[in-house]
Amino acid sequence: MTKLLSFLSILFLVSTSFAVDDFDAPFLFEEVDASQNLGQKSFTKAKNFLKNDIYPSHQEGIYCGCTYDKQVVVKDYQEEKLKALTRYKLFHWDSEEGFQYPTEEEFNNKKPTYKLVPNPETCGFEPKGNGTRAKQMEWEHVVPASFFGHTFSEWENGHDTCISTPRQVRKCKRLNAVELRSVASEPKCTTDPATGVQTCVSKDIVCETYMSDPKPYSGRRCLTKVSEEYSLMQADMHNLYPAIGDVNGYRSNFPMAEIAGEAREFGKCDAEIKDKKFEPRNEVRGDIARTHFYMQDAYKAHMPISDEMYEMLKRWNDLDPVDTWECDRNKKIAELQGNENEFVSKPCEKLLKRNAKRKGIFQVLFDLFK
Ligand SMILES: [Ca+2]
Ligand SMILES: [Ca+2]
Repeated sequence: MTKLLSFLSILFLVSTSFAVDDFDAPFLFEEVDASQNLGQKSFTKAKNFLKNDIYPSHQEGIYCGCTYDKQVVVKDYQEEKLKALTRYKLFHWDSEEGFQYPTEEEFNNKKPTYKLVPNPETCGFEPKGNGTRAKQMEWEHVVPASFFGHTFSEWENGHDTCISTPRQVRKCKRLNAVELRSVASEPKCTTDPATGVQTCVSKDIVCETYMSDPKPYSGRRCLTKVSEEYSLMQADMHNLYPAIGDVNGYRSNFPMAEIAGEAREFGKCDAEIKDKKFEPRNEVRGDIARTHFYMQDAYKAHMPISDEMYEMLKRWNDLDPVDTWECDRNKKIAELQGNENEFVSKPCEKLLKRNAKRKGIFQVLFDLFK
């Protein structure tokens, strides 16, 4: 009887492990119950979490696969002090009176700031643009903010409360020798009765002072102010990845797509752009697909993914299954944001079980032959 029971239990274990092994079967989307980001409304804080808590163990950009370093921004005390003084004097008619600046010790004790610097040689990246964005990593919304932003009426139309409050503006500049209008050391002022702009001149400095008009604004700035749902979407870390600024800039808000041919615009980096579409490298297509599925499930009303795109993303999901980093990333984000991307969690459970089973088999073999 005991023998029969143990035989049955072995049979049960074997059949369970076959079920676990069914890893490559198409993923069942109906099983998924993805909750949304409820823990992190601030986009700035989200970026800091990613930079300081989530990515340090895997500093690699999504689109090119180049590694990057987190470097302390080094600033020279004398240089910074001189910059501050130059600005102060411009706004105070060349006077240094009242100028205050931290001591060198205070300056050096300030909390350091960090920048993320890509290592282009690690993936053969070459910049397309000539700006500074090729030298920095940025936090990229894989599902673009404008894609879901457009579904909120405030994106186009603004809101009653999205009006800048009038404030006093003071702009100063130094005149060159040709522009020089006055040599008086005391500022001489005139006010334009039509615009209300007061202009004061002394030696080579001219300052304009006026009240700004209340101006309505829309887009990201307005939505961040009035919509909690938009703020949560914008700060959702599951949708944020590090990318070289140059590639991020050219990707703009173009949708993900498959592009015929293998044109290369960023050196060896396998990211293509054509007809306002963007094609990422194979290794991250699944990551990108699962991010889209998550965003659509979590924020249904604001994710107008077309059927055609959805079909492509399903192919990408199968083509590039989860790996251990994608699983780790998901867990780490959940710790800080409060929810997992279930489109990653479910296949990760299977991956972990499969890995554990493989380990188990090796252990059995190891025990047999030792
Ligand atoms: Ca292609
Ligand atoms: Ca991948």
